[in-house]
Amino acid sequence: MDLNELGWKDFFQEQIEEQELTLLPARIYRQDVNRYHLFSTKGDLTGTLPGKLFTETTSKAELPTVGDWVLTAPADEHNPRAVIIERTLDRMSKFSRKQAGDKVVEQVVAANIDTVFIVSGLDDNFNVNRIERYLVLAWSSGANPVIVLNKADLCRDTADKIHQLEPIAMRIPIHAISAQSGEGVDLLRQYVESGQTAALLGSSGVGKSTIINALLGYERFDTGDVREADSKGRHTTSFREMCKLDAGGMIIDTPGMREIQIWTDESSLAKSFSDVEDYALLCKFSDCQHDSEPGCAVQEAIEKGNLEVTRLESLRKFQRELIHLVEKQDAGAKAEKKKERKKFARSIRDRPNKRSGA
Ligand SMILES: Nc1nc2c(ncn2[C@@H]2O[C@H](COP(=O)(O)OP(=O)(O)OP(=O)(O)O)[C@@H](O)[C@H]2O)c(=O)[nH]1
Ligand SMILES: [Mg+2]
Ligand SMILES: [Zn+2]
Repeated sequence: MDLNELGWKDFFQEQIEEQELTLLPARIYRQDVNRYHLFSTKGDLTGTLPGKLFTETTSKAELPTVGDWVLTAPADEHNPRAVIIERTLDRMSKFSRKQAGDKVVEQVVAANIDTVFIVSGLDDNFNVNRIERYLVLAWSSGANPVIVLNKADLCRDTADKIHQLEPIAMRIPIHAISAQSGEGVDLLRQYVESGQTAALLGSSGVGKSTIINALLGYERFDTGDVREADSKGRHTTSFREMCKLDAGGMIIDTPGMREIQIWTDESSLAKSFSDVEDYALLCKFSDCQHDSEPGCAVQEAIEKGNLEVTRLESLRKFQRELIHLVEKQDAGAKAEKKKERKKFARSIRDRPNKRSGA
C-alpha cells in the first residue's frame, strides 16, 4: 500500500517538521486500550503511546483514535513491527459525540474521514428524528454526510420514506440499498475510491457490518440478528475498525450507538439547518426570534409552505441542547479548576519547610 492509498494528503505532509522526516507515518485502524494497530507503507504495525503523551494531553479527544495519522519510531530492534507513537497529526475531520453517561466529554468516534454514512434500516428502525440528530453530528464533523437506507428488501414504501427525509436532508445524497441482496451496494463505492475514507454510523442492527461485508465480497465482520418485535440489534460489533477495500478506499465499521448526544457548536448547527438560516438572513430584525416579529422571513416561509415548521422546532431543540452542553462544560471546567487549586494548596502546605528542616 502506498501512502495515498491509505488516505495520506498534503494536509498531513505539510505538518511534518524537518526533524521528523525520519519518522514513519502510519494510520490507526484499531485500538485496544493502549495498543494501536496501524497500517503503514511497511505493512501492519503495533504501536504504543509513551506515557508523556498521556500526561501532556489535556483532553481525551486529543488521544489518537481510529483513522488518525501518527508519526512512529521503531520500539524494538528485534521486532520491526513494534513502534512507538511519537505524535498524532492534526485531523482533517472528526466525527464526535458526547461520551455516553453524565460526564461532558467529547468522544471522537472516527478521524480523518471524507464521508460519513448515516445508516438506517427501512424496517421499524426508520426514524426521521434520529437521522436528523445524526446529521447534526455529521455536519459538525467536517466530512460529507450521506444517508444510507438499508434493508430495502423489507420495505414497500421506500419512496415515501425518502420523501419524509427530504426536508431534513436538504441536498445530501440518499441511497436506498439492500446489503443482503446486494441491490444498490455499488452506489456506495463512489465514496470510497482510492485514497478516500468513509465511516458507517447508526444504531445497532441497521446492517453496518453487513454493508462492509457486501462491499468487500466476503464475511470480514460478524453480523447479528435483530429482535423481531422492534428491529433492534444486539450490539454485535463491539469495537471500531477500519479496513481496506480491494478497489482502494478505507471504510470504518463502528458499534451501534445507544445514545447520540450531540457534540457541536453554533456554526456547525447553523450548517445543519441552513434551510432555516437562509430565511433567517432575510428577517427584518437581525436578532429576530422567529416568533411573531414583523417582517419574519422564517414565519413567512412556513406560512407559504416553503419550510416545514418542524425544522424550526428542531433547530430550537438543538440550540437548547447546545446551551445545556456548554453550561455543563463550563461547570465541569470550574470544578476541575477548583480541584487543581486545592491540590496546589495541599502541595504547598505539605512541602517540607527548608529553613526549619535540614
Ligand atoms: N433483510 C435484510 N436484513 C439485513 C440487511 N442488512 C443486514 N441485515 C441483517 O440485519 C442484522 C444486523 O446486521 P449487522 O450488520 O450485524 O448490523 P450492525 O449495524 O453492524 O449492528 P451492530 O454491530 O450491532 O451495531 C443481521 O441479521 C443482518 O443479516 C438487508 O439489507 N436486508
Ligand atoms: Mg456491526
Ligand atoms: Zn425571523
